[in-house]
Amino acid sequence: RCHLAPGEKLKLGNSIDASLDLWSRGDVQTCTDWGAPVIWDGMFDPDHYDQEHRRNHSSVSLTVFAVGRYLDAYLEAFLLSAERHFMVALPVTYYVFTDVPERVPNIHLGPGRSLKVVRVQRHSRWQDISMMRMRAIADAIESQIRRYSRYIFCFDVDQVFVGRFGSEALGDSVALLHAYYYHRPQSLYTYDRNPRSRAYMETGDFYYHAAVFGGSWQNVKNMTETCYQTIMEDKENQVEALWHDESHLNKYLWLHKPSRVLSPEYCWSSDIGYRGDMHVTRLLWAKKKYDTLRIT
Ligand code: 2GW
Ligand code: MN
Repeated sequence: RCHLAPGEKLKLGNSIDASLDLWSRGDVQTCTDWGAPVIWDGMFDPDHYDQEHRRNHSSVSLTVFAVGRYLDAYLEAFLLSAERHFMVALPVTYYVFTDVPERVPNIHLGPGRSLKVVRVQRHSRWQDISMMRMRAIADAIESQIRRYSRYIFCFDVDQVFVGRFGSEALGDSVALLHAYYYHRPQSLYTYDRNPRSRAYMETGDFYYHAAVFGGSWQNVKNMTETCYQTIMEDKENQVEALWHDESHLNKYLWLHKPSRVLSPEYCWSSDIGYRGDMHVTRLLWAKKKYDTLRIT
């Protein structure tokens, strides 16, 4: 276990982090058993992080899927808010994956920021739309992203940035604590419990949310390729994990520990009431429009 007094500094090996300070907080877990920081507001100096990443020429790609009706429902608000809050100090390339490229809104982008559209096919089952993101991300990393960006973040589209989501979130392999489970006992985590699925797990570290994950392009390529493989093995065995790609991602992250963990500030739900440990929100779940969007 990682025991730190409030205000004590976390020690990190990674070259960029070694020159940056992260201070522990007294009211939340700021470090995992394996020594990865858990990033909460108040632990870091945002400007210092941005300067150090600029000095290192860090660049970031963001992937987001907007297939079918999700494009009109969510994409514009997602992108406009990302322009205001996502990695504002660094070069960013958005990769929008869609089956309707002509409907991608024309957003005015800031300097150093660009957007590429990748055409994907539309799977008829929504579970497949969600799961097949893994394959499409891995392919895009291999064919394009690896040449332009050191880091990648992969997002659900049904969310909006409302505060800084900055370079403090960058790391070799980055996972997000699910807002509903971070304070709950492990017995309530919704891991896949079917031994016939490759996503099956009895115990784990945390319950991670698949709405946000990232890391170096090398690690995200391995993460998405491995999840795609285990998803396809399940298909051959005619099983589907409880929470689809999220179950497979949780299994992967149990076997390959993330080097950096994001607090639920980085993907919060307004349906959760007041919580004293949440000093800021950075990304919010958009309202679900199940009635109109999930008719299949
Ligand atoms: C998804 C569900 C039902 C009907 C449509 C879709 C759908 C999803 C779609 O029509 N078009 C589309 O582009 N998507 C993409 O898949 C979009 O980027 C969306 O954010 C993502 C995941 O679907 P979502 O956001 O409706 O699912 P959540 O918020 O319940 O997501 C969690 O669980 C999923 C697996 O069931 C994923 O792991 C996701 O990453 C989790 O946040
Ligand atoms: Mn979502």
